[in-house]
Order: sequence, then structure tokens, then C-alpha cells
Amino acid sequence: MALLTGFFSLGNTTLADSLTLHSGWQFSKYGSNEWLPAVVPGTVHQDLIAQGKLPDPFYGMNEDEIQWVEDEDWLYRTSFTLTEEQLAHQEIFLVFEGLDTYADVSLNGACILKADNMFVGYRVPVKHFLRKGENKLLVSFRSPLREAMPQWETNGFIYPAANDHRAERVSIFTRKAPYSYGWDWGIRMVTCGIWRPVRLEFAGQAVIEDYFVCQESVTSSRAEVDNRLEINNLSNQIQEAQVKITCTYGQERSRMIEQAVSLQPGVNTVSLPLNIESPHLWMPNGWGEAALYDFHASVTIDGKTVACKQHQIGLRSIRVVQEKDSLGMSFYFEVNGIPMFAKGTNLIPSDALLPRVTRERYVCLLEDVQAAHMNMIRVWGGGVYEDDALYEEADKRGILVWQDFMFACTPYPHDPAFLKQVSEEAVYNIKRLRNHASLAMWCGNNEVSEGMKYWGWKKKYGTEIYQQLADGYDILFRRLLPEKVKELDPGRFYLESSPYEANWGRPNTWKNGDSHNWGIWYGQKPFESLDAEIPRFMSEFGFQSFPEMKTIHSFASPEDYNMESPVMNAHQKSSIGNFLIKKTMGLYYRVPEKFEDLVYLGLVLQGQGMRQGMEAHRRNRPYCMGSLIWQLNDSWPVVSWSAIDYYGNWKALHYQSRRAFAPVLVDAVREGDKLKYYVMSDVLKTKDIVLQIELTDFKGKVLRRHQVKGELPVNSSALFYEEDWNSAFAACDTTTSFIHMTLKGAHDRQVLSDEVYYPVRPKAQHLPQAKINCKIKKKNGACELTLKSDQLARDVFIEIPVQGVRFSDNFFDLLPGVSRKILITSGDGSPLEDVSVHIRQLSDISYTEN
Ligand code: BMA
Repeated sequence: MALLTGFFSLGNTTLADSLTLHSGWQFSKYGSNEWLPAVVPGTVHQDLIAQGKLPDPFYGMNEDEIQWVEDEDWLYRTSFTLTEEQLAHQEIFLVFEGLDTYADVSLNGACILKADNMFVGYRVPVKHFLRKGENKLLVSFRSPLREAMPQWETNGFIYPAANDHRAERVSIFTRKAPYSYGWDWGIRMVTCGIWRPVRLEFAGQAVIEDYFVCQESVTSSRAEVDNRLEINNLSNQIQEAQVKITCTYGQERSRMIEQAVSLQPGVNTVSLPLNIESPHLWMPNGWGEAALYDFHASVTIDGKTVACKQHQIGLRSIRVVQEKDSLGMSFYFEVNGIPMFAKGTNLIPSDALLPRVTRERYVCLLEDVQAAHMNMIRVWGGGVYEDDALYEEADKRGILVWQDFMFACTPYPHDPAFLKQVSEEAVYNIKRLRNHASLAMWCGNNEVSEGMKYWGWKKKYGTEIYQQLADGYDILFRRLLPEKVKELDPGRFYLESSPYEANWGRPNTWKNGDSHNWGIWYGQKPFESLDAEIPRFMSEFGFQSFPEMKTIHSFASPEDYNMESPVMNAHQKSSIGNFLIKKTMGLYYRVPEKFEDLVYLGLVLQGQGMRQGMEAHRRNRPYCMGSLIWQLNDSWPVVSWSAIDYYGNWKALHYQSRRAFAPVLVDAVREGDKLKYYVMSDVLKTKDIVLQIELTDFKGKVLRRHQVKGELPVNSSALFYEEDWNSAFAACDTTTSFIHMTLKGAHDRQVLSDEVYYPVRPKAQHLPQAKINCKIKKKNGACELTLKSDQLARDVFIEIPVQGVRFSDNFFDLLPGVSRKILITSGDGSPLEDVSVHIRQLSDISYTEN
């Protein structure tokens, strides 16, 4: 039975008189005649799991057991009842927000839709086919594999698409999330199903099909906004209507503009300009409030409001400054006229089964992004255009979104049918996302341009085919997509491909536009290379780690606890991954033998190494104006470059990002024979500051102490102080001492940054086996630890066997004699009762030989 609703809110839109069609669904494998209950929105994999027909795909090597699903066709059916009053509406639309992917939709015997693109929503007028009483709806999904086979058979060459894990690499023929065919961190799960909401919409004489709040000019003194509406007059006569826009901020008096319009039958475009004096500007995370206005549009005919739509709008200006200068070409974001150093991360889909990604999960992820002082996420081109919820949560938190179109790491076809699909997808998603304050830019693809230049395709395919691929590239990324952005989202920046120009390891790298640095991974370079290879904007750099043991435990048993066991290898999709982790680990640490130690140390290593990059990028502003980590999250429990694992557990990397991206940071580095202290600040105001430098030994004895006074740099980085490296450490043994830096406000004594610098690599340190005293207090369902250590304890990791718990801090160095309180709360708000707490430190790792 379908659920009847009056008014409900979905995304930014208030929908009048809708009937959500999420009930009574059944599914069947085509030809089987067995109908089983189904959940909509969902995927066939979720339904098969729920019915016990598929094992948990994430467990062990079950990935192999689920591959048959993609070769089958699947049917979904439901029925719903309608009343005479409902049928009396002027028009009724059947709305699918997403169908995955090749689907024929039949309603009461009529074929009303043929879908072929997962990335678009469909809105079909169906009044004519509806009946009083029972109505039958059937969606028939065809196997995306078999559907693409004719193209595969006749193509004459195999597209690069190296991440597509099946011999028949057909993914590029289908407009469907690329990562679902496999990736170097991804399980292959080629899904199908009604993956986003479906409903009937009952319309009166007119509907607002689109409402674009176009921000033509925004400064702190005035915002000029054009309210652009597409109003569909559903009758066959001209109708006189009043169109009204109200704009409200909190309790302030609303601004309003009204206009009388004669609506012609069909779609009418109406424009209502509105100026807002002294607007509350939407500010990025760290710079103030992400102010949001409520914009509301309505259409009234004969005194009755027949349609309305609303959006939450952040008024701001965002400019991507890509200008030639003496050093190359800049790439940075200017928000409300102020250059912003972008601190952030790359987002992949949070689940292999997309309908599982609820708003709560988006909220949690965006909270994590905000907590790490990030102001940008990149929605990477191998996944999906995310749900409205992601962009809404980014709007609320001042997180800018770099939005890729969904193309990654391979060329694509450019036949007319394909181009038509891409064009529809661009129109649909640009219109869906363009009202978001967070949406900072569009990018044509991920690494396709780089691939065309450097990945050996010319040699592999020969000139003729290569030329065809190059023509396709031009048509898609230099013509079709930028033209759509220009037409539908004027003013928003479009970048053809990321990275902009050269690949890492090429001459002239790092001078122009955004870069991806894979030197520390594929290039097998030490982390120190990040200090030297400074780009104008780092849009990707990454290093892998295993997830922590409790996550490994979710898919493996103790007999699999070996880096090279079949189960662990099924969860390590990078063929060189384990080798690279161990190789780099060996540069900084003694490589442990025990699996659990390797997992722990690997997490520490990833965090330390990546932090080196974040700090180098920040230090080098304004030459470099951004640092985006590869990658924020995981789509299943796996070994990967992520900072947060599938269950929401922060790896050491995310804590390190929070430290490296703090609004104010003091950072010491060795440059030649100098030890240089940099102060980096994203704060927009200066103040007098004092830096206290203490040379300390591992037992806590202060060997030397001095203070340096100065001013906090404003939205910039500055060399604050330097000393000779040798004299800095003259009076001590570098293997047992460190520098403790505390940066404070000179007058208010507020601690702005508290960091340590180690003169030698961990491998060379003589770390003590510190005694950590831990007091545990249960407090309102949370758990508070008070930790104190007699000597330095490095990389303290608190483990709790509950998924998704939140730690106020973790993976930190406990300084001798300093007491730290750590609050642990459960991810879902449930009380943490009698959990066991396990604490590790670096010197706990034991080696069989000494
Ligand atoms: C980057 C990404 C992904 C990939 C990652 C690690 O370039 O764009 O394609 O997962 O490399 O190899």
C-alpha cells in the first residue's frame, strides 16, 4: 500500500500533494516468476541480501559470490490506489529521482519511460494512464553488462578503463557510477534498482519546474539576485498569475517582490530581480557564519496559490583565480573577495550500496570535515553526483564543493546517443545543484586529460584510434560540458580536467593550476619530497593504510590476519599497495612482524606522512593555495588511502588533518642548516603573539627555553623565527629529545597552537617504554579518560571495540608529565557501557630480534 502525504519537504523543495511510492514493492529475477518483497529506494543487491539470497558482500571473499547479479535482468512491481479527487488534478507526474540504469517503466499497460542514465531524474506526465482504484507499476531493469555488449563487440579496441575489474570493460558505455565496476579501493558491485525516491505529484493549473536564484553580484554592501523561474502552465489557455518571491533571514523582516504575469500554455520563463542591501554573507568554515537566507517563490492564480518552491541560499561571491604570473599560473579560490587557502579532501561515495547513505551519514561525514577545519571537499568524478543532502549539509557548514562531472581515468565514447545522455545529465545536475552556496566550481573529469597525455595511449592504440579518443575528449570536455555550464550556471567556474596540466614526475610540474602528487605513492618517494614538490594547488595526494583492527575484524577472522592472506588481499585492490606501505614504513620505522603492529604502525605512518604534505602546502602560500587529501572516506571496509574508514572511525590521518589545518599553526622545519619556525594563519585579524620554544628530553626535563614575540600573520603564512639547527640541539642527544612549541596570545595568553618537533626520524629515536596512567570515568553515557605519562609516549592510540565511536582526540603524543582528558562518545548517541579500553604507544611494538 502506498503512503499518502499532504505536504512534505524533500531536499529544497516543498511539494504539494504528493504520493510517495515506496510501499508494496516486490522484485523478481526475470524469467523466475518468484516475487519477493523489495525495499524502495534500494538496489537489487540489498533486496537479495535481505532475502538471504546473497551473502554479506563485504565479508571474506564474498565479492566473488555476488558477481552473477550483474548479468541478470530484474523486475520491480508495486500497485497503488487513487481516489477520484486525486485524479481530478490538472496533471499528475510520476517522478523517479534516480533509476539505475537501463529500465523500462510500465504503468497500467502503457510503456511510459525508457531510462538509460543513473545520473538523471525523470518526471513523466501520466494522468492519462491512471485509474481510480488500483494502478499497477512495473520497472524492468536490464543487465547493464549485457546491454553494453553490442558496443563492446563492435568497438574494435578495449578502452583503458583500468579500474573496471571485469575482462569485458564495458563501464565506459554506460552512464552509471564508474566505481561500481571496481576501483583501486572499490569492491565490484554493479547494482541496479530504484535507487532514489519515487512519487506521484498532483499538479494544479501550473507548476514551478525550476527556480534558480542566480547571484549576479554579491558584495558586503549589496547582493543582486535574479530569481529565474520556469513555470509550466498546464492548461491550454493563457492564465493570469501573480508570481511572488520572499527572502527571509532569521527573524529579520522579509524582503518581497511580486509580479503579474500572463502565462502562456506550456513552459514560461519569468525573471524577478531582487536586491538585498548589506547582506549577511555566507562565509567558509573558519571565517564566520555560513549565513543562509530562505528564498520562497509562489504562483497564485485566481487568489489561490497553485505552486511554490523554496531554497536556502547563501549569498557570497566565489571566484577561481587562474591567472598567469611570473611563476606560472595561479589557482585559488577567492571567497567574498578574500583569497582562501583551501583545506580539504576528496570524497568518494560512502557506500557500494548507495541507498544506504542516509542523511545521518552525510551529516556525520560533513561534521567530520568541519571538525578537521576543512573548508572544501571535492566530489570526485568516479562516483556519483551526490544526494541533495550532501550539498545542503555543506551549505550549512561553510564547506565549498568542487564538483567533478562523472568521468574518471579513461577516455569515453562520443557517439550521438552517448552525447545525448551526457547532455541530459549535465542539464539535470547543473539545475539540481546550482542554487547551493557551497558549489564552488565544476570540473569536466578526473585525470582524463593527464591520461591522454601521459598514460601511453597513443602508443597503445595507434594514431587513428588515439585521434578518435582525442576528438571525443574535445567534444565532451571542451565543448559540451563547458557550454552547458555557461548556459545554465553562468558565472560558475569550469575546469576542463583535474589535474590541470602536468603529471607528477614530469618536467615543469607544479607551476600551473592544480596538481595531483602521486610521488609518495606510485613514485615511491619519501614524504620529504612533499616539502620540495610544491604545486599551486594540490587537489590530490595520498598514501594508503589498513583500517584499524575492529574494522578488519568485521570482514576477516584471526586466521586471515596476515597482509597477504586471500581475504586481506581481497580487501586490498592496489596490486602494489602492501609493498609500498612496507617500503615507506622502512624509511621511518622498523617494520614490525606482527600483523596487528603493522596495522597500527601503518595508520601512524599514513598520518605522519600526509601531515608533512599539508604543512608544506600551507607554509608555501600564496604560491600554493590548497591542499586536498586523497581520500576522505571508504565505500566498504578496505585497505585504502582514506582518512575515515567505512564505519566512520577516524584514522590517524584525520586527526593529523585536524592538527595541520588548525586556524593557527606553528610548524618547525629543517631547511639546510637552519631550523625555521613558521606561523600559518587563516584568521582574518592580527594580534600580538608569543612563541615559547622548549628543548625537552623524553623524561620531561626542559633543557633550554626561550620566547620570541611577534604578530600573528593575517590569512597567510610567515617565517616567524629561525635558529641554527646545530645550536638548537647543541646541548642534547637528538635521539632522546624534542622541541615543544607553544604559541600564545601575548595579552590574553590564549593557546593558539601547541606542537612538537622531533630532530630525527622515529627509527633513530630511543623511545622509552612510557608508563601511561589511565583513569576512566563514565559520564552521561560517555567515557572520559584521563591520561598521564611519566615519559614521552608517541602515537598513543586508544582502541575501543565499538564501531564509529568518537574520540575528542586520538593518535597523539603524550608529553611527559602532561595530563590529557579524552572524551569518548558513541557515534549514534547510545551509551558506552563497560567497554574495554586498550591503549597502545609506539614503543609497545615488539620485535623478535633486537
Ligand atoms: C587518484 C584518483 C583515483 C584513485 C587514486 C589512487 O588519481 O583519482 O582514481 O583511486 O588515484 O590510485
